[in-house]
Amino acid sequence: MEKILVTGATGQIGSELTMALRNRFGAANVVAAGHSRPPLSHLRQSGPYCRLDVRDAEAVRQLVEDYQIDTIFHLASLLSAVAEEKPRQAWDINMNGLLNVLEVARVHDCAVFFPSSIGAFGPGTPAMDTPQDTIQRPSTLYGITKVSGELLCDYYYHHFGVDTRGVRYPGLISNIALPGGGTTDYAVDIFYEAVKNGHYDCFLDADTQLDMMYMPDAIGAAIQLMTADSQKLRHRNAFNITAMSFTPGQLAREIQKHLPGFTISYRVDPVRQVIADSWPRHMDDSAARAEWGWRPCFGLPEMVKDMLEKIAVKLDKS
Ligand code: AKB
Repeated sequence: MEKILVTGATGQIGSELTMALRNRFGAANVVAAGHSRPPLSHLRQSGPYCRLDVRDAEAVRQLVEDYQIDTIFHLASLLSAVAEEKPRQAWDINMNGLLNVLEVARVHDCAVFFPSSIGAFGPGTPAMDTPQDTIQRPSTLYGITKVSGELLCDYYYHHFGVDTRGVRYPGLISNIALPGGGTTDYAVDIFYEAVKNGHYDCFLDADTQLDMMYMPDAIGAAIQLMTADSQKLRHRNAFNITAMSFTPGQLAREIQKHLPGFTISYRVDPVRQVIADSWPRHMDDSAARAEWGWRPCFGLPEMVKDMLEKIAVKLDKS
């Protein structure tokens, strides 16, 4: 990994992954490419930044050639709830964007990281201890693009030798960039509302249990997988990984340990509730642990403490 391109660099994962990669591999060696959101100032100022629509194959090719890229972290994608609202656009961005990246990787011999998701599973998948290899029949357009993406990455690996690797991320929680249009976004919104107003009106019901992860672990996983010994990877696209599993009710109780006056109410959004109900409650991530040493650092109590401290500083409420 010497010259790196991050697509979707202005998004929830990309904003932090780009900075972590710049710290580790040198700022000039990590090109951030974003499309719809304006980049955070530190992202634009700390290294190369380009505007890129991943649906434009020629633009992707040009960027890879101009910067002599050898590794692509392809994060550009629409999330689950917004993909249900705009299914054709989601297909176009999530699938044609990935195909453009894989094609340029094939021609220019780049390694590719592709983030799949718990969304790649569906109502027929075992919800508890969801196995690494199991039924994948998602009921969302987002999930369909994630399963198809996993298969396409496998295809490029087996047929063209492209070094594709990926993880199935659970809901991601971060205090830097906000998520946009996901089903698990409540687990980020709740912290801002708790610190600002002491109350949160949750769009999933109190008992909806989902896998989750704090962003430092998500970033660590992407880098660790891409630097892992290729010979040891049996699954590649894509590894189940998780760090904690909780319901909105449990998260609220953990927040109340720090902010005793915090209250939560529930106004369920039927679209996002149906999506959440079709996803695993807790994935088995033993393949990732065995094949490349995956271990999360943050559980629920550590994540909540850190989020509340960071959001309080961000909102100037400390
Ligand atoms: C979403 O909610 O769409 C994402 C995901 C779990 O992939 N956070």
